[in-house]
Amino acid sequence: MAEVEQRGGLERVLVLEVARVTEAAAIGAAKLRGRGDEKAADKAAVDAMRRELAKIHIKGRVVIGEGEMDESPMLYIGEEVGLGDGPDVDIAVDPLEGTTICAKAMPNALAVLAIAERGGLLNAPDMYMDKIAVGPGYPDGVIDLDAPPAENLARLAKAKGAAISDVTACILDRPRHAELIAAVRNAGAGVQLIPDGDIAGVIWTTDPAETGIDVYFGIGGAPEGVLAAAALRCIGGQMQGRLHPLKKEEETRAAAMGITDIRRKFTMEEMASGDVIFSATGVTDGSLLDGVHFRGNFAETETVVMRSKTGTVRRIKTTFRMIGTKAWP
Ligand code: VTB
Repeated sequence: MAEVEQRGGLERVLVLEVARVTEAAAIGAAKLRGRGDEKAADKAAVDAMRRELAKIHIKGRVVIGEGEMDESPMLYIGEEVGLGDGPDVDIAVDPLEGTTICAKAMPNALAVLAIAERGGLLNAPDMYMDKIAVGPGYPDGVIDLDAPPAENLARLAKAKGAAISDVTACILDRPRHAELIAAVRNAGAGVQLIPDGDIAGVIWTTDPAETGIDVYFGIGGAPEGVLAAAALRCIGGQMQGRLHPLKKEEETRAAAMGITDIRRKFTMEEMASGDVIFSATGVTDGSLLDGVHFRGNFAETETVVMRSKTGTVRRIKTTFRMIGTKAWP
């Protein structure tokens, strides 16, 4: 820890290292695109991610992973990863964000990872989180999880210098969001519904001119919330999240992980603090990233990797040789 702080954050070389990790996970999952087998695709991503993490000079601890130790043999919460000879870091992984979309070969499946100085990532249990997010360039507090959608939209439109009818919200297409979707439409804004993949949904808010999305609303996975917050910390923007337990047992689990006030509203900085590196590689083609393209023995990937300390956002196109051989399983 002290070593990391002295150098003022994470070592920059880790940017490339984490990009390698999501590249490998994306290639693993991409081989199983469209097979209708979510578990197999997820496992391929997890295996590849773990294999690559094991090669990095870090003393890593998984804080957001594939589940509790008894639920998941790999990349479980608390698992130590890396060579063990580098800085103490916390890691959040979603080896295959959008298992269903990958299994159906639909757009926007990603392999995602964030790495932070020890203690920098909220240890969020695997349950729902209510989220709201906007991209950079708006005054602080322009959105608030506790305000009605119409109020958030009005404030956002004003800050954007536009009418509410020029604002589009991204929301997961779920029955639980029926009221929210109606409220957004009644306020005059548009809604882009997504089948899965709300990390991308949050990231889209950072470039409305390109994506057409200004704000993300709704209830999705808490682990995905922390990963999205890590991404926004790097690009800029505002986000808030609050756990949304469905059962008493989930509250107990949250408390055991250190979240004793279940009603607490977390800011982006409280979900991802200090120096953070975020990497995502496309699995299927999407509007954020191209998916993996196989050409003979070659595979091409596209990755976005960014770091909060510098705000640098890199897009990396990589060509891998000898895919499907011993050199590259
Ligand atoms: C979202 C989305 C994920 O889970 O968090 C969603 O980002 C929420 O859960 O890709 P429900 O599916 O239960 O609504 C995923 O869709 C992954 O399952």
